[in-house]
Formats: sequence, structure tokens, C-alpha cells
Amino acid sequence: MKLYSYFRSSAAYRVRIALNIKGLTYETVPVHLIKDGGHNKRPEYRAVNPQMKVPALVTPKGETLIQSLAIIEYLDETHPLPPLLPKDPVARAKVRALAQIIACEIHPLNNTAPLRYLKNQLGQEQSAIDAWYHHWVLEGFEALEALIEPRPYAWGNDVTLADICLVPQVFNARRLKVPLDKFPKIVGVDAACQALPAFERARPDRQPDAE
Ligand SMILES: N[C@@H](CCC(=O)N[C@@H](CS)C(=O)NCC(=O)O)C(=O)O
Repeated sequence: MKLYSYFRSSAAYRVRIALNIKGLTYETVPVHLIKDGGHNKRPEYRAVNPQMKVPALVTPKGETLIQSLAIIEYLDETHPLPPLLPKDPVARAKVRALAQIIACEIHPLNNTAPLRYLKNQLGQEQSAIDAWYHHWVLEGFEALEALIEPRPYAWGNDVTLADICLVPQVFNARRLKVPLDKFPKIVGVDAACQALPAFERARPDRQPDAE
């Protein structure tokens, strides 16, 4: 398989973790999101993903998949062990809810594209952009902190989709200096996951395009 990725992209980071958990080997195709206005905007990459975002995964049969959650569910369906969602339908819905608080609520507001828009189109100062970033992470993390019960992972003693989304978001929060002292459960889940090789190998600084 081929993964179009950028070392700092948290959406690509999620997919890297899932690939590692499933024990799948893949080739990384780096797409630089910053250089020259973003290599993701080049026609060659637009041909891969018309949305011009990473990640994109090319399957062994040559299908190109986009959107990290869709890719991860594809990996889970084609390689069921170890499962990334619990069996019980209520538990599945709860794990998906944790994942979606991150992937559908926090991340879209704090992604490179909206931050760039705040700066370039709306002329906001860096301090206002940082405040925006912190606000949405803190709001989302407050909900997550109330919802998770580390045992030691976000949903019990098996790693799930919730952990796969949480760890990259915590990485970003630390990079952007969001204070995490109010979130001991989140910090605990992150530490438990970081101890696993699948998470460790997916870290941004372990990627071939790391800077
Ligand atoms: N919802 C998408 C988000 C993908 C996304 O926004 N990727 C970012 C990096 S984390 C990106 O490629 N941004 C480049 C841009 O928008 O110019 C997913 O989960 O895959």
C-alpha cells in the first residue's frame, strides 16, 4: 500500500497508527503541505485526491481512499484483527463519538487551511490565531476528559479508534503549547498509547519526511 502523508499531519498520523496496529507495511509518499504554497495543491496531487489534503491511501488493488476515518474503517474491515472498534453496538457508538469529537469538531477548526485563512484572508494576528487554536482544543478536551475512563486506553483495555484520534491531537496540542494540566485522563491515555510500538513508529519525528 502507498500512503500519501505529511509528517506533521494529524490525519495522516491516525492512519499511520492504524496501519501499524494492523501490522501492515506501506510505502510513504511525502506531500509537503507548506513548501511552495503546499505541494498538495499541485496538479499531480490533485489527480490523486481532488480535495488536495492528506492522507490518501492506495490499496493493493490500486483504489485510492481519502479521509482518515474512512481509511481506518476500511483497514479494520479488510484486516479485522486486532479490532479497532468494540463489538457491542452501544460501545461502538461511544468510541466513534470520542473519535468524532476530535476528527469532526476539534481538528477541522485547527487545521492548516482554516488557520491560513484566518491569517491571510481575514488578516488576524498570530496571537488571535493562537487563541482560536487553544479555544477549540480546550473545549473539545473538556468533553473528552469527562467522557473517557482510562483503563488504560480511552475505551477500556484495548486500543480503539478513539486512541488513534486522541494521540495525534495531543501531539498537536503540545506543539502549539495548549496547557494540558486540566486533562489528567487524556494525558494518561496518551502515555499508555505512546508506550506501544505501533504508536511510537507513527510519530511525526519517526517519519521519512520529518524535519
Ligand atoms: N477530515 C480529513 C482531514 C484531512 C486534512 O485536513 N488534512 C490536512 C493535514 S492534517 C491537509 O492536508 N491540509 C492541507 C490543506 O488543507 O492545504 C481527514 O480526516 O482525512
